[in-house]
Amino acid sequence: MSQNCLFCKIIEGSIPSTKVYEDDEFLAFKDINPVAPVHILLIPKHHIVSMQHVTPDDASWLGKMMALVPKIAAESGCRPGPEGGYRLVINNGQDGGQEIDHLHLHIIGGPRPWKNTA
Ligand code: DGP
Repeated sequence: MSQNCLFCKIIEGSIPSTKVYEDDEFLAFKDINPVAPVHILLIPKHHIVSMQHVTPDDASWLGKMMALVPKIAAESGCRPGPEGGYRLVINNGQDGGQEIDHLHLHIIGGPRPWKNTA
């Protein structure tokens, strides 16, 4: 838990969110400003700022997080098959357009048209 981190407050429940998945290590919730019909944020529950802070020691939980994506995407309304699918985006640092300093994976999908932003 990082004191001034918005996503840590969402994890602890002091800021509300619409949760779509939760386990001991990860939380997924709806983005407050969706850019597509499906826009989910998947985050680790421990505070880590961005991919810039990841080391080889993080491979295990990071792999687990990525492996949750298909289930969360499907259950959130991303369509299966080649005509369906979704985008995965991780913004890192100011040059990467990151606004919230707690590593998060955007899962963006649903029927187009929608713009490739996030
Ligand atoms: P990024 O630019 O990659 O740091 O994306 C941050 C995302 O977080 C952005 O798409 C909007 C979302 N967001 C910001 N504040 C809140 C909030 O209070 N609740 C939720 N659910 N999402 C938020």
